[in-house]
Amino acid sequence: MNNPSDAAVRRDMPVPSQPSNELWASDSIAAMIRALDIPYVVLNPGSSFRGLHDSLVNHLGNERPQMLVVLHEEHAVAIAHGYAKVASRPLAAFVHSNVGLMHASMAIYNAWADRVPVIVLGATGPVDAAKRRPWIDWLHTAQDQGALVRHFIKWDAQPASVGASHEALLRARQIATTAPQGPVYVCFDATLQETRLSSVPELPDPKRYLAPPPARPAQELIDQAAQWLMQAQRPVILMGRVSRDKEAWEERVALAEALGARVLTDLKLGAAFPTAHELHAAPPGFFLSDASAAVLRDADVVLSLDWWDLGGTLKAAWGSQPVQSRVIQVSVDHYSHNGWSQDHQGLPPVDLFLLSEPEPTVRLLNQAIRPRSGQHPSPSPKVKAAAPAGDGTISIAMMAEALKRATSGCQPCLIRLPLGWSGDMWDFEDPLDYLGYDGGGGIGSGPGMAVGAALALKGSNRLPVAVIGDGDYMMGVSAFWTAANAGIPLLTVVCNNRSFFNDELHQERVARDRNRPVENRWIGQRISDPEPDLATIARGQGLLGIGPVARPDELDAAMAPAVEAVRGGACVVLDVHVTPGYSPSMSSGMTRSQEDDQ
Ligand SMILES: Cc1ncc(C[n+]2csc(CCOP(=O)(O)OP(=O)(O)O)c2C)c(N)n1
Ligand SMILES: [Mg+2]
Repeated sequence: MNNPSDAAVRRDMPVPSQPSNELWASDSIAAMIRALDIPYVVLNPGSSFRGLHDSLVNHLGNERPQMLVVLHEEHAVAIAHGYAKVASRPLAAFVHSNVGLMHASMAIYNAWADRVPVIVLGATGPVDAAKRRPWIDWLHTAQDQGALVRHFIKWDAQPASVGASHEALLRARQIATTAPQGPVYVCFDATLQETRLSSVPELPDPKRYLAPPPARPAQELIDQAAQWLMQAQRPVILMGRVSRDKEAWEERVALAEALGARVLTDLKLGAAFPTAHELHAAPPGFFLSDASAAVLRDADVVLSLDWWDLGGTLKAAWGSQPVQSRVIQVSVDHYSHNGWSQDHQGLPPVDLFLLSEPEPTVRLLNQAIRPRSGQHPSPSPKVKAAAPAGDGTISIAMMAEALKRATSGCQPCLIRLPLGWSGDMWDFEDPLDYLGYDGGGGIGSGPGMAVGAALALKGSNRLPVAVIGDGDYMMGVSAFWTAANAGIPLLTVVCNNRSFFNDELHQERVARDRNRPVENRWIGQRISDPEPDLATIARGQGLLGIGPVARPDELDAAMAPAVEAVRGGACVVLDVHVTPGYSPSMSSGMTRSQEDDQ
């Protein structure tokens, strides 16, 4: 498919400005954004940052950074989020004062909960009230705009001078990219942006303001962990939030093999371990399956590599009993916990806490551990073939099989999978085989994050593929226009069950508990009557739209040209009508707690 020279996306070319000695504060702020080496600024325009907008276009020539226009601020942040999940570096998302930031807020929460760096830039109407235009500048000014999102960002600032703006941008990048990573927000006063400068301020050297290298735990803690793991009879490694780095992937495999440890992974997170490896103990899910819980209950030592919700996972395995295994936690995540959002999850019991990201600890453990020759656990079940549906409809498993056939040899990167997916449908063999979910469970994020990830994959040897629900598609659909506009290849397969189906299951659950008619579960849930024509909506935005495909025998014929078009550089939406139904592992997500059931 593409070669690296195809990595650039289409750029709107400004006519050159007349040479001039005039310089504006926003020119110098834009120059600092360029110095941070941020390749794209994803934006929806607004008068609050018209000064900076002008500087990006006319002072910097819409190059390094290049603007990407979005139709909704939520997409600006979601695109930056998806990009960072692949490229491990932040983009800037520029959002208008008050209202733009309000639109962006769910996507900021998603990036926060996913621990992904995004530099959100914003603006305020003139802080000096005497300079405000009547009406709109007052509406679009807030006393403390960062307060809107402060509970789910790492840091924010509203600098009052050019020098302070430079510093704020440097600090924003440094904080966003320090683990646990996350979004930050910098708000520029409209008056400051539009101030004429009498001299050119010197830019600080950005290399002196980088994030620190990852912290390493003390050697005695590594030695202790190594000793427990080597002595363990049935160690289990929970592979959680880890990097997309291939070397780190291989080091995790080496660690598991040296220990003969069983491994569990999670569909909420990007691929962390080869799922077909004999040590991978049970297919991953969005919730802990019974098979995974049984593996965990059997462990005498659990090594959590920044596992998401270690407390809840241990509880799911052990119920109300105390956790019997020794627990080693490797994480810096609690630095993010502020109590507003409960995204910190349950408090896990921990016997040895290594304050570190997984990567340095895995490397040190590999150095400290002598490989043991013990019995290896029995091989884990391999990927299952799709069960024939028999009723003439397409199951998600059948769709997955057809997608596999169509993309064999193209190295697909599964950017996103829908909640109805089951971990046994697809094996992951590389960190870029799957990118995980959206962090905050905010539906509508799928399209934007898919476009952002595809942007980062452009020019690589990877075929970007997002599999999303029809509800997610409809909520976020205008994000795809940016892919068409910028020329970003992407295949989106919509698992279209014509419903917000996840919530039908919740209504069924409640109806059963209350002895009420389950037949009514669909009311208030279905996306039908009229049924949106998803392919037509895609075509209406300049994409290639294919479908709906409703019969199993039509699948291969629809998939092949879709994949071919993406390989040729197109952004394609393939609408597949799937049978409403979820994998069994999702059923644990429907239950609140055992107490609840009583
Ligand atoms: C912004 C937002 N609104 C509502 C929800 C509640 N919710 C969770 S899953 C879901 C259904 C999503 O529908 P779809 O993408 O079609 O997936 P399906 O469940 O049908 O497979 C909804 C509405 C949410 N998580 N986020
Ligand atoms: Mg649906």
